[in-house]
Amino acid sequence: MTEITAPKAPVTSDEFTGEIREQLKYTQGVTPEQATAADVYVAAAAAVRRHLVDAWMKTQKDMVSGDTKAVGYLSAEFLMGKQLSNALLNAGLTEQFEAAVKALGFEPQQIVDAEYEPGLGNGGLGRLAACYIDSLASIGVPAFGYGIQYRYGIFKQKFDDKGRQIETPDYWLANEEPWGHIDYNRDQRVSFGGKVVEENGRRVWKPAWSVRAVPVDYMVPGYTSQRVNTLRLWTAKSYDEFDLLTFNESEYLDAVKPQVAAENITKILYPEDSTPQGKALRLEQQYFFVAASIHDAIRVFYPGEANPDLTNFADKIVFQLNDTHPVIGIPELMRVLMDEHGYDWDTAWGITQKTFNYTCHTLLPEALEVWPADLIGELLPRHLEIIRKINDQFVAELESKNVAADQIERMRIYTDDERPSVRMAFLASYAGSYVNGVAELHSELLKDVTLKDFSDVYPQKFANVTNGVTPRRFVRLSNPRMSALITEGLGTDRWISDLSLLKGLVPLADDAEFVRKFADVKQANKDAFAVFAKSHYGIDLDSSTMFNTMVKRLHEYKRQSLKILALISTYADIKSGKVNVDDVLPRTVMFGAKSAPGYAMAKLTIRLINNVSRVVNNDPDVKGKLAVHMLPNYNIEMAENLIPATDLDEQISQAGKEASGTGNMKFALNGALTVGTLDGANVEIRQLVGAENFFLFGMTVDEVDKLYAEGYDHGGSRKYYEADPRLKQAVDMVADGTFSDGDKDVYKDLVNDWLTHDYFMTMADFGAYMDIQAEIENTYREPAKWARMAVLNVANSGYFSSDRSIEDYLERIWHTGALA
Ligand code: NBX
Repeated sequence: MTEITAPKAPVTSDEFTGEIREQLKYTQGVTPEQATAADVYVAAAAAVRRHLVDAWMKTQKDMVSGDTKAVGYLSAEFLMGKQLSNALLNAGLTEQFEAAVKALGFEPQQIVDAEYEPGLGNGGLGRLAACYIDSLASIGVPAFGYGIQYRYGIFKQKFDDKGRQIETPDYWLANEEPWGHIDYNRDQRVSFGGKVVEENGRRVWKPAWSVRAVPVDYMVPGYTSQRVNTLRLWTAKSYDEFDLLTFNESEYLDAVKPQVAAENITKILYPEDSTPQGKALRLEQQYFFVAASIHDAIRVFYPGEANPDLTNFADKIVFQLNDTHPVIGIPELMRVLMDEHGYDWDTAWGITQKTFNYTCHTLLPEALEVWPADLIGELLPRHLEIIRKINDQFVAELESKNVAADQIERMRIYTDDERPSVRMAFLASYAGSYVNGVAELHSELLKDVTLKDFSDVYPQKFANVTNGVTPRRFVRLSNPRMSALITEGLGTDRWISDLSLLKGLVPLADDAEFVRKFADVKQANKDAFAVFAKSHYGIDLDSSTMFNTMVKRLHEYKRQSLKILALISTYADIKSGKVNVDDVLPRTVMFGAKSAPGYAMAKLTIRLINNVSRVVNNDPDVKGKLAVHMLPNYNIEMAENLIPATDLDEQISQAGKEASGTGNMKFALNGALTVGTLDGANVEIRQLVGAENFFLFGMTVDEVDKLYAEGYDHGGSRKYYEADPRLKQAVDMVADGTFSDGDKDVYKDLVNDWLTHDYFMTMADFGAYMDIQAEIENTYREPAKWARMAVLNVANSGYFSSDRSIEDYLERIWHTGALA
């Protein structure tokens, strides 16, 4: 007997059909006959929300009245993905929904497809935030996700006829959005600019302008927990609804200017994900959402109190800073405590230190935010004063600890040079209780390199929490076939909320029947993806070939160019007859990657991939052997469809550059094998699934460092090019115009970089990468062996549940737990 623990049906299918009909009639104003799929989607969303409201209210009440500390996850990005299926799953209404929409004459998929995917994040960092709030609710921890409701999410990616990336705006709110509840009555005033004056011996900020922050609340239902948390995304509105004076002078456009300016703050998500642009608007966004959130937390936890005793604030809520984007919240809490509530500096500092913790998501020094002090001073003059005072206190503290002068100089939060600036990662590291990295290797490197000075002085602050992904969305919902097989194999579906139970599949890896069923599931997923690809991208995929995937943001350090050079080399070998066509393992290689719009090298790489795809796919000599596709607009929906259909996943970043990766976890959990370097969470994946079930290649962090020390990035790469004829041929083909209709100029910046600089050592790792690919092909030719390895990947990847990550945060950093 299979034990099913999924939420019990709150209503029958007939009842749920009735509820949807009612929504259609009273909210949409259409008859069931008139209703389109979009109408039914909105009605179903409204109906499922009603089933969550009681648990939502109870969770809020228990959170405020109970003595369990809440978690405030402060993040500039929440990359949520579509909501309907997830809400239905967690409300226990999936079957009723399917019956109901069929009764209304639709297929469930049509209704799910009617939802527009919100893209309020760039990539891993934003998706991690979404996984974490899912896990917090599922474990039953009272929590708020606090962020921004951008009006334009991450751009939609298209390609022009030359294969170049074209960005188009993502106006995701063009149609009715049934999940967010805008709450005008719980708004907050957020002010900017002006000056600080001395009044009765106190520093008083006289801001120049204010914006109205209005919360839009999204329910975050837990899976089987009976808890529903809140994702509160702030939207900016103007207070100056209309400037009558200007209007009377018949300058209508001038009259609405302040309104437009205010609303600009939350208009757009910045699409840069590694080289932050020091733009004033971005700082405005950051301050806007953290200031509103901090005031909101005080309002929530001290309801109706005019003079709350905030000395116990850190017992009510702990704020997790998702990277440096919300770090301006540190001086803001200081300001609120001192200037608005009258606490002295030391008391305010004590509270602030206990309240904040900081998660770092990078190792690239250029990705750590540094703000020009004059910009902060202009927008937030009082905060700059506070930051400078924090810096003075910090420097004094370091001196009292006898830290060497040059080390103190390196550690300054406020740099005292000709263009003073504020280092947000340093501010967070000093002011918060804990600093954590996102995978074991990353946390070690933070301590040894990126934040070494801080870890030397404050070793007790440093912690690791390895990232995780939610098994609800990325296994149960995205891979229903495999989920059913797992439930059958384990005899229970409890794995959905306790992913460590996947371990129980280990013995089944030696059960030929189970392994065969597992392989069948993979094949069915591949067939399904071929249908998806046809309808979404208009391409024909051969699902009898190996599906080899590389999906992630486009970055030099992630090394999409290593993959594309290897492909070119294989292509050349087939063309030249160096390898026998019959010996080539048929493969379909799929890339998905957005580039930051201003990142020239990344954009050129996209162009190259598209053109390799064009040339290879149109060459009859390799037909049936090699196909390459650059799928446009990689997003959550594509991930949910493509990951379960993948045989081989590429995680080939240069060792020491990818903080963790979370795609790698999703692939392993869906029975793809990984080809990867010893980087980020790959290290832990390989440890857990077993070295024999992971295709490792490439240099280690130490080897990379050694090569740098030998001057690799100043001409060292050419040696590899000269020494390896396969590499030479591949690079030469890019250079000689094979993929640009003979135009040798198109890719010259790429080629030039490879041969003279190659900072991420694509050339140096090429040989090892080609060798491992040969081994991969041999393994793939033994389907039973491959499938067994895939089963063992799934069975041993339960650790990568975001539920486990959240348990680690609770224990190591937040020191709190679930509501009773
Ligand atoms: O965060 C990513 C890392 O690169 C991954 O290794 C890691 O797995 C993931 C979650 O911890 N970082 C990331 O996605 N950063 C951004 O998206 C980003 C966005 C805006 C920005 C800087 C970085 N200004």
